[in-house]
Amino acid sequence: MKSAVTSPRARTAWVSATALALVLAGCGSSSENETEQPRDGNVGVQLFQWSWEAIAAECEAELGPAGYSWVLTSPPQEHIVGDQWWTSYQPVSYQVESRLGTREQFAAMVETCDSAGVKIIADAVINHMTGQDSPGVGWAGSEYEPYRYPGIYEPEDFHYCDTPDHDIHVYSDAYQVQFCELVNLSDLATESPHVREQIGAYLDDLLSLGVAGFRIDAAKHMPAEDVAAIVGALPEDTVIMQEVIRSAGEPIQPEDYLDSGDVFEFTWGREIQPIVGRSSIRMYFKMGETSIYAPSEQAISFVENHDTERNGEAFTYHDGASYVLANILTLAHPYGTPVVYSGYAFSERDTGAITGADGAVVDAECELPDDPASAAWVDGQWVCQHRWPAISAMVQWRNVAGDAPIVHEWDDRDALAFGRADRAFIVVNRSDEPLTGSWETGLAAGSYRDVISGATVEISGDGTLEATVAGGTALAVHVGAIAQD
Ligand code: ARE
Ligand code: CA
Repeated sequence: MKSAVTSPRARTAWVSATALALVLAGCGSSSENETEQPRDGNVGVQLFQWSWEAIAAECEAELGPAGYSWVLTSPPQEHIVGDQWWTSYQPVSYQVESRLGTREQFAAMVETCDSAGVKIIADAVINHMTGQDSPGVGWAGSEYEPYRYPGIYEPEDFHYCDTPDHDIHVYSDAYQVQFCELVNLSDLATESPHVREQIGAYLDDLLSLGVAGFRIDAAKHMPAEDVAAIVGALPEDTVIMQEVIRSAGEPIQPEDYLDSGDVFEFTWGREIQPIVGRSSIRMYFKMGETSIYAPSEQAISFVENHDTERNGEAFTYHDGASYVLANILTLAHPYGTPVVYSGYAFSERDTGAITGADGAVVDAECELPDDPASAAWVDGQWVCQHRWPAISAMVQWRNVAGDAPIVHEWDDRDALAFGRADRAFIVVNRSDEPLTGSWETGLAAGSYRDVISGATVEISGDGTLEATVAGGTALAVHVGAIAQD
């Protein structure tokens, strides 16, 4: 196995210097060069339970132009039948047929998104099959029974661990975590050559449809060497993002998986919350540096995902200005490869997206209220966080900032500010009161657009910005949004 440092598989370094040069060169060619954004940043969006047709349309209409680089889809394989969203996480076969769309629609989505400059990362559920205790028929018509998936897996292809119900009971026991059943889900014997072959064939099939890579669901529940063997058989440039939830005191940690690729860093969402809230705001500048963070170049950073949106652990669309600030701060920080979450409104944890008469998920549509952060969302409505003006503006800000280091760090009790070399500058005000100040930015003099409020702000000859930032918001400027006079 190659080391994490030399393996391209282990990196998500998608920021292209050429792309950035193009933006910068765009300055001065028009009265305002906002349309000239880098085509190739590293920000992704998790379009939770979006259908393939809806994702394709979104890539063209919104994601490409807004500067998103990749989409994380929900699992594309055949699943059990049922209304809950989590039916997606109970595979019945590896046919690319689900209530999110057909194989043809999936292939068409990848092509459309690729043309829009947006890569597709598919959620790969490979640790287990269903958690069903009686026989059934999957979404695409495949018959199954407990521990038997005809033509794919037979009973000898599963683990039967030594807890009475075969379930995981304690996460402090590495054997249970990897060889017992996660919430009753039939646990594949991922050490077996046959199982590895079946999983490999499925992943190869998705690659043949053009995906750039995979989220490896429940990677923690497979021994690191099994994951390494499975992804090691894939082409070297396959992007791998592993779900290994970091929890203190557990024997299995994200670091064990870095040889196979990147990891979702759960520490990020946990630490961004108190920074927006009540703890010392200057801790922001230390984020990503302690031992409970995977190295930046192998970490996916996020405010929330579909699990933490439901378990009370993260800020969600219910949290208004704090939620927006958490997203702004995540996108502004150089750490990691950020993924914005975008889902639908719900009151019950299990409720799935709205389906039509045929049981398929109805295509998502974004109808954004004037102030999405304070809107009253109706259950089932698509929240479309990736389109919220402040979030989408910060995607462009990050793309322009690229890999430029933090400069001109400043903080006060409830506010902070910093630049990213001479490319971008931001002031964040978490208090309810407006903040008036003067900051050294490192930016060239000129009229810039505050991409959060839309107002024009001036940076003087010595690079100073004097401004008032409203309570609970931010002021953000970058060299891709210069008003020429
Ligand atoms: C559903 C029902 C269950 C039922 C099962 C089988 O809820 O009651 O037994 O079906 O019929 C999702 C849903 C589950 C759902 C499952 C299958 O969340 O509710 O079960 O799909 O349909 C752990 C894992 C981590 C996992 C989280 C949820 O380590 O991998 O639990 N996350 C992924 C996905 C989930 C998905 C699955 C895995 C399964 O993102 O959406 O489940 O494919 C500590 C530990 C963590 C642990 C966490 C919660 O923090 O450190 O490792 O996460 O506790 O237990
Ligand atoms: Ca397992």
